[in-house]
Amino acid sequence: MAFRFPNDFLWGGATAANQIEGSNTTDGKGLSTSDVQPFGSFGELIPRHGGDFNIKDIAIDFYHRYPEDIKLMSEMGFSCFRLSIAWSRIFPQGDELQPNDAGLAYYDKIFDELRKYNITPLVTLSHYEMPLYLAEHYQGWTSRDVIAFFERYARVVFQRYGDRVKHWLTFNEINVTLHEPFTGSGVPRGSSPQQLYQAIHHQLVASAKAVKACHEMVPNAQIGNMMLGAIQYPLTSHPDDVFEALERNRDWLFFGDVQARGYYPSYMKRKFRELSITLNITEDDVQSLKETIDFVSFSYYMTGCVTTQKTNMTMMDESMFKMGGNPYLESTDWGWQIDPKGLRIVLNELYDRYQKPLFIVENGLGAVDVPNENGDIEDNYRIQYLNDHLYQVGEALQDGVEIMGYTSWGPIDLVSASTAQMSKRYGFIHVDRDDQGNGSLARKPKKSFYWYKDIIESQGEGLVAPKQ
Ligand code: BGP
Repeated sequence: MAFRFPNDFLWGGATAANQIEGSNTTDGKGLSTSDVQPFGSFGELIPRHGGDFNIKDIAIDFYHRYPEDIKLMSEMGFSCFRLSIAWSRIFPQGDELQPNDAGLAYYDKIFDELRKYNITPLVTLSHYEMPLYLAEHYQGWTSRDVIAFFERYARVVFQRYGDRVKHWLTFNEINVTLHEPFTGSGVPRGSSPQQLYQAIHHQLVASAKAVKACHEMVPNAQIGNMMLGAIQYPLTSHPDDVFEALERNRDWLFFGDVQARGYYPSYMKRKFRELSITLNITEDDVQSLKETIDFVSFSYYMTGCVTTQKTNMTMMDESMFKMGGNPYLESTDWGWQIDPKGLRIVLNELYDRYQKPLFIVENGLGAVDVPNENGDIEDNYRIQYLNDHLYQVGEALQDGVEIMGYTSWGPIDLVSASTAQMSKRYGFIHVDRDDQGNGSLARKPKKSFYWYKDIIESQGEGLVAPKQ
């Protein structure tokens, strides 16, 4: 039976500054942690030398081409566009007292353009990057000083854009700090669990301080967190597997628990004891954490399995998390297990846990697109993937879950975060650029462009039940 999504449901796509903008030293921008990772967030860190090739230096040149891109999004019927502000455009080093005017002026243009088309911006304050200077001189979030720098940055952007931006997110996939500490958090790789959790604590306090600042400065705005929602299933019904899955899921839910409830969950006491972690938590931190988010947002790409049994469980993607393979699921070309029903499970779990509105701010299929003889991209696989996931969003809405919106990842082809490839494409819009940087950067709609347009127009009624 066809189901109509609520009228105020926000439909759109999601991006990150360092994966689309390019121009990473233009108009006074400072280098960010992303700029020294030419091979992606799981690759080597390489200091910048003049002349070195880095695909992100131009990325898809959104810095200059945003009018065309936003127009195309509007043609698809987007009511929402998720983007991030590059912190190092606003504070090139991160610890300055005054912001960089040229950086501020750039995002004015973007938000004005979005307003022209009535597209609601959903803005991430820090998406997998921070000013490189903070990583080099403060070891990123390892330092408590960074809390104040981030709060200053957040206040500056709330003040400047609060009239046009009413939907905010603090840190992208904050739980990934546990697995890749440098990219988003500037924390040295190889840091001990003690150092990692202290840095995470600083980030959680900074997130809460940004929430408070947003509530004070932009009273009619809503601000959420953002987690990588990768749920883990027990591979067998052995109670040890069931408990193992519960614990692995707590690894990421911990972040939401603090951000949505305002205090550390009791299960962390044992974990910290077992890992010999003693956190430095001040009274001011405890008070700050009490300012909780308005909604919970997450990305959703895959699920995994865990087991304590001696089985032949295959591992699916070593680079992301140590996630176990699920014999019932197929994987993408990059080994990410495709699990549409898992999205309905995550939505229900998160809503039961937090009783706050949810926002799916990333989901999509990274695939190699090969044009047909007419040069068109008939990406039926992408349509299938998105249909099946969105269908489960519709099911979750009918389950009673409150969902604010859905922004698919990379509505326009962009640079992959984990591998820095252009060839891992997510877009409804093709961008003519390859992994070596060849190509005209021309934009062209794919078949999925017209499909998504129809789905948005029909408020989800055009979605079809996935084949069993
Ligand atoms: C998420 C990140 C994004 C994004 C996406 C897809 O983890 O928030 O920045 O890139 O994953 O991952 P990838 O680009 O590695 O395919």
